[in-house]
Amino acid sequence: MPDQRRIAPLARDTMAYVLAGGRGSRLKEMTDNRAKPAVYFGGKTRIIDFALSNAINSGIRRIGVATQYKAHSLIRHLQNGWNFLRPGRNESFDILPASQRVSEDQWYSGTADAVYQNIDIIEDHAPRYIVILAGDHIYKMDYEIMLQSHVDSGADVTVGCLEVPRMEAVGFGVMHVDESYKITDFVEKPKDPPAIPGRPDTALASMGIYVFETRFLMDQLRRDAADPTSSRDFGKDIIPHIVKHGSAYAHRFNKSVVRSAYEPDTEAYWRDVGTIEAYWQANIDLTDVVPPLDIYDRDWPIWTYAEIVPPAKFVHDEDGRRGMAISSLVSGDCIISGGSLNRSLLFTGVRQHSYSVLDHAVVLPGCQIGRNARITKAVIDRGVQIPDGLVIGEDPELDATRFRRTENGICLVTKAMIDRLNY
Ligand code: ADQ
Ligand code: ADP
Repeated sequence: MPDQRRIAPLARDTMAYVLAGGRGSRLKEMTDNRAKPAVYFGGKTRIIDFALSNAINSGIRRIGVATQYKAHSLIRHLQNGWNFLRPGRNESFDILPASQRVSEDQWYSGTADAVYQNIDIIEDHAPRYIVILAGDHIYKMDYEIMLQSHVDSGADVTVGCLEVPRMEAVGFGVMHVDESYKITDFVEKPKDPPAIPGRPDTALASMGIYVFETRFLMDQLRRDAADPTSSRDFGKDIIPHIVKHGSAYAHRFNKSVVRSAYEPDTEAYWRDVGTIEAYWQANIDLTDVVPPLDIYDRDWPIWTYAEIVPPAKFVHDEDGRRGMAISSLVSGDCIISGGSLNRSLLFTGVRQHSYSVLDHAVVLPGCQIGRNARITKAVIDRGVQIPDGLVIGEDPELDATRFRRTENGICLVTKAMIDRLNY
């Protein structure tokens, strides 16, 4: 008998369930008004577009997104850009805000609860497999390969994993595996992360993505919901329970990372961008001659919602100089009139005025950079109007009183901070 699985990709019988409710509090004021998955990244996209694009590019056509914290801008983005999946073609796209669907006094508590409360909707779609994703990581991954490894091993759950420096693993689920990659031990956010045997500086970390057979997951969620001691979280409760009482396998991200011919053949690219520094760095990395992440890869496009806007425009200043960009990304509807930028990334609709200079700056949509302003190593939040002559990134002490300045001297600048300057 022919193997059915080779005829229909597993992805077509799979629902991607994206957890997009977390605030991402380490991004500070960047997530005051939007959830982390809705934060802009890479010039045109938002963070959640990476997980959603991976799902679509892997062949998955049923998607649910659970939202909770400050979801307005996220939901607007999803409705504008991702609502193209059609029920009539056996596709679906569900936005699932926390809405007290199961009990009257409860929003989503942990991540498992954000799935449990929508069990009826998932069962209605009846996908054979479900892949649980986080909406807040930057990476390119083919989930079909992970699904295949889940089916091949016969595991109850397959957990995506990668190697991280041991001390960074304090923020992750950390596991031990045997030679067949069966998980023998799993601890969520250990204070002293266990190393990979023989490699004292490296730990095997969970990416927070899981493949289950839907029926099995539903049983686990019901069991967990009946346990009053559970915090209803995948990393804290569901995964450790299966490791102990069932069979959990790890899937190495390296096996299903999608690389373009331009990406250097180094370690697989996966970033949490959960802090201002990591966020700034990952955006600035895109200005490298050969960046570790290729966002121009036509074989693995990152989809998004974007308005149709006019092209970027460069105009020289009154002296006939400048109005130029070097090693930078400039999005549509930007006008660089007599300013210059180096190693910087401008999102859509930025206006940079005469004699201003940007260096290692990440400027979100709709900002205005005033005349003679100088900005070094900063993230400028959406719609900020930088006053004429303002200097950012040259005086650490002054910056620390005015902006959110990180240990390594990256400044985050928001509208409220500029208002407080009383320019
Ligand atoms: P964390 O990332 O710390 O660890 P968590 O804060 O629970 O886990 O967030 C996981 C995802 O769920 C995020 O995308 C977040 O936005 C979302 N989320 C959080 N609370 C939610 C809620 N109530 N409703 C909807 N969505 C919600 C997890 C695992 C670790 C693993 C890391 C990898 O627990 O084991 O190592 O992810 O980043
Ligand atoms: P400056 O950058 O010198 O402070 P402006 O903001 O007035 O001054 O912009 C200067 C130049 O930018 C204009 O002369 C024009 O070429 C271009 N520009 C500004 N707005 C637009 C627009 N809406 N359409 C096309 N070009 C524009």
